[in-house]
Amino acid sequence: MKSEELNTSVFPTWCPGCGDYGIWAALKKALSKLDTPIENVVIVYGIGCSGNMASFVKVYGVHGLHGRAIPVAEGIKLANKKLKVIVVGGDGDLLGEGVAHLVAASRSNPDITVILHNNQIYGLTTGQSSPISLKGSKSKTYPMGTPDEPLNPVQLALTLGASQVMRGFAGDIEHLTTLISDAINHEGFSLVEVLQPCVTFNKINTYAWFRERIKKLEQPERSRLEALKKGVWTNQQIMIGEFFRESKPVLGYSYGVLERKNLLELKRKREMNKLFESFR
Ligand SMILES: Cc1ncc(C[n+]2csc(CCOP(=O)(O)OP(=O)(O)O)c2C)c(N)n1
Ligand code: SF4
Repeated sequence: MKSEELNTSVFPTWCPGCGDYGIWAALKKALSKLDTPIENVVIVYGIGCSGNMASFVKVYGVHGLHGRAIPVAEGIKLANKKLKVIVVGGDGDLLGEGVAHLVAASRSNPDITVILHNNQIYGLTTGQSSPISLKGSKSKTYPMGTPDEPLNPVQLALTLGASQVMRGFAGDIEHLTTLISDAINHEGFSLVEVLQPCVTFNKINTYAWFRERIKKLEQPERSRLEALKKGVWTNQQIMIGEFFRESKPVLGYSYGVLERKNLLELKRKREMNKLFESFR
């Protein structure tokens, strides 16, 4: 399938030059290369400009609540294991309101892929600091400068045991396509943080700013500790690529749910009326 066939009749409303276009293109290219039939792909979207992608990709989609895309995706995967399940969310969504779910998923290894659009700002609500905004950067919420240390999603996921951790750049579609398709094919939890300029509200972390600092990893590191060291942001260097990958038990398989059958196929054995009676 050609990636253009994944377009809908709605053309994106993102600002011209927004990094979301690059991620959209890379995701469609990755999907078009999949061995899995496209009707077996479900994308769960968060809120924000990134979440608006729900209208622009012709696969099954769920537009979730703020921060709640990951548990919805996990539920879909547990109910029907033949589906490839992907989450698309912003840094505000996945690291603010939704951070507990990112933490839990990194630890429990559901077989889903999370694509985290990192523009270091709340785009759709016009430029408030996100948990990942650089310390000292000025925003509508912090006109005197953001006081908090920024979260680093790659390091967070690595520390918590995530089985595959990657970082890409919206300005390098070819490289990002490879990362996303590897992540979708990985059995277990994959985090793909994508450096995504917000050309309208983030005047610091621009394409040029990233291009001056980005360096590519040749290959994944052998140990989490080495990967953690590579994941750090310095003012001189930000590494992109696959930081770490390991094979480990997947959520659902470890307690036999996915091994037996799809939950969808399991017959309802419970008598609901009896259950309700027991609470009377
Ligand atoms: C419970 C709740 N609180 C607040 C909002 C308002 N809201 C809509 S978009 C958004 C910020 C999104 O920022 P981010 O996730 O970084 O995505 P971006 O727009 O930058 O892609 C917020 C707070 C909401 N939709 N739901
Ligand atoms: S506000 Fe920022 S993130 Fe949203 S569409 Fe415009 S450039 Fe993209």
